[in-house]
Order: sequence, then structure tokens, then C-alpha cells
Amino acid sequence: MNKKILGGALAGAMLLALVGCASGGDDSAGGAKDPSDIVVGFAQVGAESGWRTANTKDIQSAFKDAGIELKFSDAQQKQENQIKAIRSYISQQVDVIAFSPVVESGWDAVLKEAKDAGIPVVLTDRAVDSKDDSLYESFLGSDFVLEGQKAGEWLVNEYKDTTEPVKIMQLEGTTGAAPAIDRAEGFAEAIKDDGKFEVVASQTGDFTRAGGKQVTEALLKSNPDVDVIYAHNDDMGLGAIEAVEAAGLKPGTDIKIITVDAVKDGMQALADGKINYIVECSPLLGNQLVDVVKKVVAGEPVEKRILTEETTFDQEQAKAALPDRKY
Ligand code: GYE
Repeated sequence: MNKKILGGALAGAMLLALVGCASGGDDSAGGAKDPSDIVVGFAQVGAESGWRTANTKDIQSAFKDAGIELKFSDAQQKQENQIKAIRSYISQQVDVIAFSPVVESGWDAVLKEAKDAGIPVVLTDRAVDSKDDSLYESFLGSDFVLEGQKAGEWLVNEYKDTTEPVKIMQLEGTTGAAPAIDRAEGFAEAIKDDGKFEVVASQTGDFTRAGGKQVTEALLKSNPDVDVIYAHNDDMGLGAIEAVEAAGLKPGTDIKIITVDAVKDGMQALADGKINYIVECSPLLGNQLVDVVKKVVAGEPVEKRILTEETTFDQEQAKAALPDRKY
């Protein structure tokens, strides 16, 4: 790892020499930097959900508390905007670039540009599918496959006493995004051994409340007899609740709802009986990201994969946890 950072720093130094620029850039080979001298560029996905808002707030306040300058951009869920932001951070010669890739694919070229400029990259929250893992220092975030599995396992247990068919509607996250791909995979894996479970419809609601509502409205018309809605995040689940109620049905009773995230609005709906189960996905990645950044800048080794710890909530647990919920 040290060798790699040193190599990156050397490549950066060579590039700076080539373009005739004398200052700025990565001086990790020279030892620890004062936090006030560190500049980080963060390319956020957008503001699509309660989770994302909490994540942005947590990251901004962690960097503020650490006294590290954070340049922040919001890509409005568009990969091209994120690539532009990363290129701009490269040309500004920030010390570290961190970003949460909106989709998994298509990052190799820009990550190579950062590497060639000697700027280390840290992935937060979502993964890339690049084969070359030397393109980033670390990936910090949740195990989304496990989250999907937990959702599926709850369902298997909930319906353990019936042999009747269980019809499921799935609201997928942003197409091509790691949490959408992995939460679908983990869920499918957990229910696959019992033939009574059938995913009768599955469509993207783009991780937004409006998307979840719209897709549920449309899908309920063609599948009025679904038993369960599995939404890849709380916001889409909250949108689905509105659509279920508008169709004259009782969310949580007539149609069971499972979501992922456990943001306040989701937890409230769970406590109110409108959602049946939530798998937690923590957005509080700020302090861990600050730690990784400090280590990377100091040339210290970091774990390639840093996992977030999380739990699950049923309705009673949501009632107990709500008063202390931070986001
Ligand atoms: O679950 C969803 C958000 O990438 C884990 O993105 C994140 C997901 C989160 O929009 O609410």
C-alpha cells in the first residue's frame, strides 16, 4: 500500500512537473499533514432520499469538526455530473477525492486520470465494478447483498406457516446502482428455496418517494392481488404507502411492506404499522471517511473494504428506537 501511494505521489509529481505547476497536490510521501492543510473533493450522488440527506449532513459535519476543507458537489443522480466533478477535483489538485458512485459501471477512465495525477480516491457507500482495485484506496460502506438477504429472511419467517402463493412486488433502486443490484440479489437468494414466493413485478423507482408512488400505482393496476411490497429504500416504500392507500388498501395489513434504510420517516411508518420490517443501512459514514482520508494522506495503510455495522427493526423495535433516532 505504501508503495502504491508513493508511486501515485511520484506520478503526480511528474505530471505537475510536465504542466509546469509548482505547488499543490499530494505530498503524502513527505509524512503527516496538518488537517487544516488537507483538501478533499467529495462528489455526492444527489439528494434523492432521506438517507442521502443524512449522509451528506454527516459527511459535511465530520469534515468540519476535523478541520479539513471539503469541496462538495451534488450530481443530481447523473453519472456525467459526477465525472465532471471528479475531473474538476483532479484539476484543482485536491489531496483526496471521495465519491459515492451513482452506478457501478463506467468509472475506469476517470479513476485512471485521478491515479495518474497522484490523487488517491476513496469510495463511500456504493461500489464500482472496476476489475483494477488499485484505482481506489478503500471502499467504505454497507453490505447490500446482506441487507437484501435480511429482508428475504424476514419474509420467509413471516410466511412460514402457509403454503399459499405469496406475490411480491419489488421497487428497485436506481438502475445499475450497487445497492439496487445487490439488494435484489440478496433478497432473491433468501426466498429462492421456497416455491410459494413469486416476484410478480419489479421496476425501478429510482430511490425516490415520487418514483415509489408512481411505480406502485401503475403496478397495482396490473397486479391488484400482491401480498408484499419489497422496496430497496424507505423513500420508495413511503411512496408505495401513498399509492396503496389511494387504492383503498391498508399498507402493513392488506399489503405487507419491507424496506431498507431506517431513516426517521421510515421508522415512523414502521411504528405506525404501515411498514412491517426495515433493514437498517447506516448513512453515518462521515467519521470513518475522515479517518481513512487522514491515513491515506499520511501514507498509512488502510483497509481495502470497510464495512458498516447495521441492524434490523420490526414494529415494536421501531417504537423503542424512534426517540433516539438521529436522522
Ligand atoms: O439506501 C438509498 C439512497 O446508496 C445506500 O442510496 C445508498 C442508498 C440508500 O438513495 O436511500
